[in-house]
Amino acid sequence: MSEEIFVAGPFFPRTVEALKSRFPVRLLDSRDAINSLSEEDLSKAMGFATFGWAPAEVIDKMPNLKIVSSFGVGYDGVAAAHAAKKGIMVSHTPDVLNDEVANTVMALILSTSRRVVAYDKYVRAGRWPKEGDAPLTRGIGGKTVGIVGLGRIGEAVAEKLSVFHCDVAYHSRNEKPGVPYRYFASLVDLATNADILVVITPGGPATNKLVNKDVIEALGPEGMLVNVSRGTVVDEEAMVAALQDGRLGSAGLDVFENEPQVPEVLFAMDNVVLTPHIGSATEETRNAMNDRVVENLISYFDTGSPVNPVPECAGLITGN
Ligand code: NAP
Ligand code: 8YV
Repeated sequence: MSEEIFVAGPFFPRTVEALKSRFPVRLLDSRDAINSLSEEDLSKAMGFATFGWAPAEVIDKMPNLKIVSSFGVGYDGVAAAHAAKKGIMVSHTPDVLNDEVANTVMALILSTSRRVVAYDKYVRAGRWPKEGDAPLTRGIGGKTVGIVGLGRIGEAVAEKLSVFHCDVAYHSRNEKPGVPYRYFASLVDLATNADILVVITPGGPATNKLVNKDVIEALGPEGMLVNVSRGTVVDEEAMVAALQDGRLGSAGLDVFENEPQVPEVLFAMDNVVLTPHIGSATEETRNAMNDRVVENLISYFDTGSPVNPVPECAGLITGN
């Protein structure tokens, strides 16, 4: 039986070529394609390269699977604990995107606070000569930014914020040693003290609606909510209602609960900036992420450990 890497997702051609130069590869043109493969074909899968998608039932279809190499740092769409229990390694692509995602956060904060998108529309609609200068906005210097999840990306955001003379505070389940930022064990307390709340935790059940109505109320009518984590981390219904009633001041949103569907009521709001999950979406960063998917597979088959195993699979590193 020849063992293959099954490849599902819009990987760059260079990624597919790199994989083909090392492994026999089977390209799946859609997620559904896996359902039409025979048991014999499925038994050939030793590796699965995927764009953040490997639920338990898909993992279970491949009886000889050894590793899921997932694109993206967030792997809430991969049943990692299930894979680990079966002795299957899962890898992801952290770090190479920290700077880019932090830049996206800064773009959302600045464009939301300075109404860049609304004022671009104002100019294009020919309103400036007719209606005069646009109303003043609010700056971010000296403001307190609360980061929810001071992990790899959260720390990159904090560093950039210091250049903009912001005070940084944060919330996570554990206080992080050695960082110069104020820790809040309570998310509501962080939101009460923050002018801007940046959400950058993983998705999944542990963070579902972590940013709830109470947190949003605590942020308040002058507060800004920026979400680049996963849509599930914010109670979207509560956020939309608070924006409608003026109980939340503004929002910069890259991720949504049912993306690519976005609540249409947000489309008309000038105090909201919406982007289509582009946190890491530059050619340079996506190249690095694509390359890491391949590096993880090669490293796993050469050494027994991918470059970036997910924590759930740390116990599976064999070091062969
Ligand atoms: P990371 O290094 O693992 O950091 C995650 C942070 O979240 C940690 O500080 C962690 O601290 C905290 N956290 C986890 N669960 C929490 C909970 N239940 N309550 C409070 N805090 C919690 O991850 P990362 O590399 O920075 O990436 C973070 C996430 O960003 C990814 O998982 C992904 O979902 C998202 N992301 C989005 C984009 C985009 O395009 N929009 C791009 C990249 C990443 P504790 O463990 O101490 O709680
Ligand atoms: C990916 C992301 O582009 O890394 C992540 O967790 O959300 C993005 O960087 C996305 O996962 C692509 O599907």
